[in-house]
Amino acid sequence: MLFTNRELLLAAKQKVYAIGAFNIQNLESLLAVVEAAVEEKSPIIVAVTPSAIKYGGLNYLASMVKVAAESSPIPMSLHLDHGEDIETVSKCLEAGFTSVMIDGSHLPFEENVALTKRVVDLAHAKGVSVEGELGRLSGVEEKTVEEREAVLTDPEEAEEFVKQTGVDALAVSIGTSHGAYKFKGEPQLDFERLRLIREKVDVPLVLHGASSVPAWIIEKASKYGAELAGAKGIPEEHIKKAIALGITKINIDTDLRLAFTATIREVLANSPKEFDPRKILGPAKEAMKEVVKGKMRLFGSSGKA
Ligand code: TD4
Ligand code: CA
Ligand code: ZN
Repeated sequence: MLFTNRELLLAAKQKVYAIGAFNIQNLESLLAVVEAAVEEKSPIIVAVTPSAIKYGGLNYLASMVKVAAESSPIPMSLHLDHGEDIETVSKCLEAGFTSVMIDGSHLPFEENVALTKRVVDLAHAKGVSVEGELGRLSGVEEKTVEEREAVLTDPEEAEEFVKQTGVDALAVSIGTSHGAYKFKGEPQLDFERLRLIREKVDVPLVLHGASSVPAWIIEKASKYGAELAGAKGIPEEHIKKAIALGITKINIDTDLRLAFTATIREVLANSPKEFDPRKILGPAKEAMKEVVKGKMRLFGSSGKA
């Protein structure tokens, strides 16, 4: 069944675990996250970005997720990740999404509030929950104190943002970034800032850019020809700490992409005679599924469905 993120995340907040928001863009990635959720008995947030919609088609993707929700015994939501404008949000609401993110984090505070508030009004009228974002996701290494303050989420602004917009969840910036190259040196997150935000903000908090870029996947991909020198993610211990400090939704995409494509490379290299897509994408889906199951155990969502 499809639930809103609000319903899923309030349960997680109460029991101090986090729910993974896993990005999908095709049948294989959807099967990977749903099968993992069923096997782990975990709730899941199925996340779709505007560029995934461009790739897979809004109605194809939404219909597949609805079929998955109807036929799987786990709580699930269909979530727009990094929605950029009212038009995209409206189309997703029409297509039956149960949660939308509006990312106005690149805008000045007042404009971010205004855009987010409009989305809240539209979505709440349909009983759909909304995630807003305050602070920009960008590495903070080699930045001055002033530069850090400019990109990381300010706790007092966060309080004001939630009050003025009525969002159901807030994505914060504490030093993570999207993709496979998050840090040049030691991974660093601003946990003290997260603690201060938690004190000021009562809605569930969201961590984007949370992939760990596991060494074993990088090694496997590299063994079969990938060029990924310098790839680095968020250590699992940091993720656990972030959950203890109040993060209840964790976005994962990069680790899934890495697991999937590393396995495609492996199969193609080891089976040069193979040309049945199912024999190539099937093992890739299985590898992605194992990564998702690992996240569910790490986040504490296993057994919570
Ligand atoms: O929100 N996300 C996923 C972002 C997906 C990238 O967008 P496109 O579909 O447009 O390429 C995350 O926060 C994922 O973080 P991660 O650490 O996995 O990169
Ligand atoms: Ca953003
Ligand atoms: Zn993100």
